[in-house]
Amino acid sequence: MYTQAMDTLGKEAALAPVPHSADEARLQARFDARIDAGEFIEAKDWMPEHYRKTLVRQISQHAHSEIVGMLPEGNWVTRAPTLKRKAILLAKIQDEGGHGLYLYSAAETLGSSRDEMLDALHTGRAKYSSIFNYPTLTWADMGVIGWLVDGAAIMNQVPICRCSYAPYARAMVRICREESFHQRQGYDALLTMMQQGTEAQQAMVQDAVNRWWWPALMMFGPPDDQSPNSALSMRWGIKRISNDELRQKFIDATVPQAELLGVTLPDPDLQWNAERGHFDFGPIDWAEFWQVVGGDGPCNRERLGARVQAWEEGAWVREAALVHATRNEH
Ligand code: FAQ
Repeated sequence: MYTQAMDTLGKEAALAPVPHSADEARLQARFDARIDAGEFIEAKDWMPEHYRKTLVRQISQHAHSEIVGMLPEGNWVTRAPTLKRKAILLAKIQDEGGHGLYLYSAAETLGSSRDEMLDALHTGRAKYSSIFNYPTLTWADMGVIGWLVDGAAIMNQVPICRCSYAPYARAMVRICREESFHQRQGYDALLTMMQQGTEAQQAMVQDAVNRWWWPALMMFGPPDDQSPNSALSMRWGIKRISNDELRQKFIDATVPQAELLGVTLPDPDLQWNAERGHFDFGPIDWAEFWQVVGGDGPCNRERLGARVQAWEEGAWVREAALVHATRNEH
């Protein structure tokens, strides 16, 4: 449902940390030239320490988002309205677990262990996407998560298929294909409710859209002029399109889908601007965003608590798997 140009690499004069020695400066210059030539960087290649750290931060946060993102949907597995919807939801949640695993593996190639990354999540030092700190109150939330949350995720992630770090880029190709299925199944579930449902079901869809629209727009991150990581990430080809540009692309793609669906997006300022060739939209509540990112959203404590509990209760499985692997070596 979404395709986009992936080559709008920003070339801002971003400030990288100053090299420590002549040798490092030479390696840095060679690295910059490779990035400028559009080459991909592999795990064994030399890379600036800040590039490595930025990637570990982004990829591990992305992995955490997938794993934590399974929780709001898990809430509805036992209450899916039909066997077909239940099977689809289970498959989607399993895909998300898989995405987390590809992403943890990609981050491990940069020298960060999975235990370190999970410890950072469990102790609240690592972030995960703000969107998963909102509650899933009705079945319509499952459709809206597919349509809007996976829709926003695809918009953000297709450009990452051309991220300069090859193991991340490779993981993203498969993830994006699966996210596309996730988005479509959500839209299909909503379309069914809007076209064949009762008035109460249609109202349930509208209510879910009202609750998820603004948090979905926040997924793209803070405005470009308040995004501390963007300049270097753009310079190094980790990010290919800025937070604000992606947000605008998402809005432009989604408004016609909302019309087709028959729902109203909860923004009175949303209107086509022929001069800009884009939809104008109202102000985003960035105070709410930072509150959720800071750990004080509606479900932050519940989500983190569920992850820590799963980790502790799964300790015996990890121990047994390790013993089994050791026995098989002999
Ligand atoms: N939530 O300087 P920037 C999915 C933080 S996967 C929380 O702009 P950056 C699949 C940011 O980390 C969704 N924190 O940062 C699914 C930074 O703090 P730090 C996840 C956020 O990295 C669907 C600070 O704010 N996708 O949905 C958020 O250049 C359905 C300043 O921000 C990815 O992770 C946020 N929304 O740009 C699963 C994609 N935004 O780390 C289940 C990969 C910003 O310096 C169900 N990641 N922050 O302490 C990215 O593209 C980027 O990391 C951005 C943020 C665009 C998210």
